[in-house]
Amino acid sequence: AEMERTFIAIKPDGVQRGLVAEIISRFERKGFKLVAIKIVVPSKQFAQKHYHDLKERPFFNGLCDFLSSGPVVAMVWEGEGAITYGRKLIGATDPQKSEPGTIRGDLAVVVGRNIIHGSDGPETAKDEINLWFKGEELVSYTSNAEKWIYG
Ligand code: DAT
Ligand code: MG
Repeated sequence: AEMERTFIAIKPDGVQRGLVAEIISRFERKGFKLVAIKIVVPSKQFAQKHYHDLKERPFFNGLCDFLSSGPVVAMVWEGEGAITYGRKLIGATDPQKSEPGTIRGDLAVVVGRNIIHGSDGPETAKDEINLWFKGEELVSYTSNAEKWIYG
């Protein structure tokens, strides 16, 4: 797997439910590296940009209202295979179908309140990181644990 960066966001339900540390720790313990993080209340227009691929879907308006309804913790995580494996840590879109052990499987119940977003591929990861972060907000550093994680 290639070293890559993925955009991960804890949605307003995850923040309000006090799940920020729980979610961060799952990515951290896996061995991924946190390279950007901030808390923001996105505007509705910003939410529409983030979810532009879904604009024809019946739930689009409610989804954008929800994402802009409160603070979101926006992050970039880096590691080998971080995009695909990040999606595995998150679990299926509908928490009714997410496996136990995944973030949505363990911590959410319905699709409209599934607490977390993760990029679904290299192109969307790039676009989402650029939408949510300025270049200087991404921090490059060597983690002391890297040699123990990757050998
Ligand atoms: P994911 O967040 O797993 O990438 P997605 O990109 O298909 O899923 O959809 C984005 C979000 O939209 C999803 O996290 C929750 C909401 N959503 C998806 N399908 C839905 C549905 N059938 N009804 C209501 N909300 C839905
Ligand atoms: Mg998606």
